[in-house]
Amino acid sequence: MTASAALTIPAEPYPFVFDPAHCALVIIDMQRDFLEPGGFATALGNDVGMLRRTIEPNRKLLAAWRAAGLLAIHTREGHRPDLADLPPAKKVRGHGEITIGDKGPMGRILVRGEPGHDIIPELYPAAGEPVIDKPGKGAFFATDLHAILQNRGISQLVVTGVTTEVCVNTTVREANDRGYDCLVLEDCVGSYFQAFQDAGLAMIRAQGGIFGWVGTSSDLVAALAPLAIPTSAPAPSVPALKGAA
Ligand code: TIU
Repeated sequence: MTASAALTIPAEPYPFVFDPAHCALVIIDMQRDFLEPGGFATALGNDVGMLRRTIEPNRKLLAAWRAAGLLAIHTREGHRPDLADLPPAKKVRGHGEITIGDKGPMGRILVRGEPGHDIIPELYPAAGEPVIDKPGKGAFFATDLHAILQNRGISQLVVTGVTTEVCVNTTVREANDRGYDCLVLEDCVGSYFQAFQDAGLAMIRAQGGIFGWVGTSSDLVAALAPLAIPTSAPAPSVPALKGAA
């Protein structure tokens, strides 16, 4: 099978058909600030444990996606160290004791270059994979994501990451309005609230897939298996040369 053959993945509200050569995996905000204690999530009063179930399925999916030679893109929510791009309304929202830009256990919260802002080690970007630093919830707002996707001829997205109802939903809605098909993988997206996880996915697939499709990573990983590029070619069998030293 070549990378240009269409694949069909079971999904709701109906199967997702995509051409891997024109499809990118977009992993949203799998950052330490959202998935490890002491970051932005904790400052907002959330239990990071709710999100950690997404790490292993994302890791397996990313490995299969890379093995197939397809485009993976990572996003990070965060702000300039001088906070010049941080809207005052976002800074004070929630009335937390520590807010964006303040010092926490993993460095300044949601500030670019700080340990907590970076992507968790399990899903760390590989060389050559674009990383989109975004100041907002949506990955298209004030970023070059759309240009990168257009330049690569991408028209369909597989979207994973956190959180389902905030940055994943916002990104899927932005993508939908820009003409992209989005498949969201329910085991690879997470919320601090089960009700928002359920509602966030329901809103995507409702009304005939008003914003996109919802599927599971195991179906996608299985469909990608035939595309895997062998990492080392089998050693050619060279007949022994008579008289060679
Ligand atoms: N990445 C993302 O979803 N940012 C958030 O602030 N999410 C919350 O659920 N708070």
